[in-house]
Amino acid sequence: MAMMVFLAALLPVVLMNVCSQDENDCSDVYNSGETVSDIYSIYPAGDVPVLVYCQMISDGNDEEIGGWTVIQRRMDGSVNFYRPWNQYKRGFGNVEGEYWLGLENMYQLTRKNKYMLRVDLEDFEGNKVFALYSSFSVGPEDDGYKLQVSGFKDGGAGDSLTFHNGEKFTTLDQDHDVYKGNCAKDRLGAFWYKNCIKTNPNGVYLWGVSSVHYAIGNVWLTWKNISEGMKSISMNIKCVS
Ligand SMILES: [Ca+2]
Repeated sequence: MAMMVFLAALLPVVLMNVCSQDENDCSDVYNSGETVSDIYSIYPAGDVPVLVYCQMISDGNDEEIGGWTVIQRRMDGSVNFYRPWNQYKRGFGNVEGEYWLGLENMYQLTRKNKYMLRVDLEDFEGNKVFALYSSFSVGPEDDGYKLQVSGFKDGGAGDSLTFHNGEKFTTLDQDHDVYKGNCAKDRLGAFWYKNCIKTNPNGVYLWGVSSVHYAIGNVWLTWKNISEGMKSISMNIKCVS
């Protein structure tokens, strides 16, 4: 009897602490009472602050509600995403618009807690779809920042990312893909390429359909064909409690 009382008292504390680690990510910012989507400082490695856009969702189902950390975002073609390894490692761009949070930050965030991933897509006709993954993590640099993604749930986009599961990251100057050439150079981006793509979120911003350029755009092949770039694409992660 005494043990049961003890467990009952302990359980809520344990559950509450699964994700929360002192402003580590946008979930913690949200849980601290900041429920407006905006730019906030987070601490992926616990010490150095990193500015990030937090997508805050206050209504909907339990899966959606909370603070989503935007790790990648394209929306207007204002930032060049064809960059070398050290920039993909550290992050680049404009946190108010298009940016890449950085592979090291993604690794630091996802090594401690379990994360889900939501990829939001919009075409130039204003159609919006998404793809949800119940598990997302990025490995350490000495293993090529390997992608782990699973648990697909369709929001109309189809699954273009599970194809890339288990792949290391490739940039124009560091080829870790299984293709004989360098996919980053062929697809003018940087990603967890295989041989090479079902999606290319960091490819060229095409402004819609290009009949000239083949397979270099920010494409998502289970929704649109290989010559049609997205108007917007963002990758958002949230701690799973
Ligand atoms: Ca290769």
